[in-house]
Amino acid sequence: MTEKKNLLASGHKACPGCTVPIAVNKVLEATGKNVIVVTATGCLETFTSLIDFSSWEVPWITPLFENAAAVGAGVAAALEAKDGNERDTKVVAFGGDGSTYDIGFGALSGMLERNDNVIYVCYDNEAYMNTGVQRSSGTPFAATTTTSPCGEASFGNIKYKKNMPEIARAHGIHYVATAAISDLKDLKKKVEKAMAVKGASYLHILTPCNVGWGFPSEKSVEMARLTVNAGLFPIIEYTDGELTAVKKIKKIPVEDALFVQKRFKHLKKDEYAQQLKQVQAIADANIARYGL
Ligand SMILES: Cc1ncc(C[n+]2csc(CCOP(=O)(O)OP(=O)(O)O)c2C)c(N)n1
Ligand SMILES: [Mg+2]
Repeated sequence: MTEKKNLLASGHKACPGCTVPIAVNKVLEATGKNVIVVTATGCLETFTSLIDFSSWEVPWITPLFENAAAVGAGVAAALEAKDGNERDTKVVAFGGDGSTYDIGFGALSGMLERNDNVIYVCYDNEAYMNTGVQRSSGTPFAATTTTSPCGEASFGNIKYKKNMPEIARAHGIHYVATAAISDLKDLKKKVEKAMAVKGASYLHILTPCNVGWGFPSEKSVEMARLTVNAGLFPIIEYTDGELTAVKKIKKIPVEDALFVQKRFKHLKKDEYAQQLKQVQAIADANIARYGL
């Protein structure tokens, strides 16, 4: 084990407690070295590529914020044009929630619709973290961010988290799955399944951010587990559009997951009882819909 080399090398500049390198290393453990990685702008790109340094032990390209999926599709097409992708190299594109849900959404939709031979991985920390915690359409209801602050006139984010896995599924691709860094075995298994697909797959990984969510850095894995067990992040798998796996939860009330995070701590106040009920209703709807 001491000789095992991570394909995302240590020495990168992620914050202590960041879960993104854990997720990325697990993905790359499953893919092995025969990959070309594309990263959208965001924390992952930034902390792995300071000028003159790279943490990537595999070929890596970083385009703009909005076009990781399009560049991934282009790399896959180039491999095909060169020699019919003789070496069976897989392209893996990583984007944060801001990139996936919002700014790179059009490029991603095109990649999924064309069924390009790319594994697209959304690492979801539920806000634009790299630029200082702005809300994205992956930010949960009632969370405080710098652009949806809770205060006299607001209880925080007024919109519900967009259901990206369902949107990916609606493109008719073969494989869509969600995972969380609290269950790395499950994540690895899902990447292996995506590796076997000739065409597009979509993986969505919950990667809690201690800075943006507001919890101690040693609690990152626990925070993912609490979010999953509250029913707020369903761990599911779709094969050819059919729900083929669901991870059963050990159900907890949503407040057990929310009140340990600064971004939700205002929901402890009586004046926000209605919003807290709404969050519980979101969780209950997930539990019913997916049979969690
Ligand atoms: C077109 C464009 N808009 C905005 C930015 C500024 N920007 C760089 S990283 C980033 C946040 C990325 O958020 P997300 O995709 O969620 O990844 P995270 O930082 O959370 O890892 C933003 C807004 C940019 N680089 N390009
Ligand atoms: Mg983000």
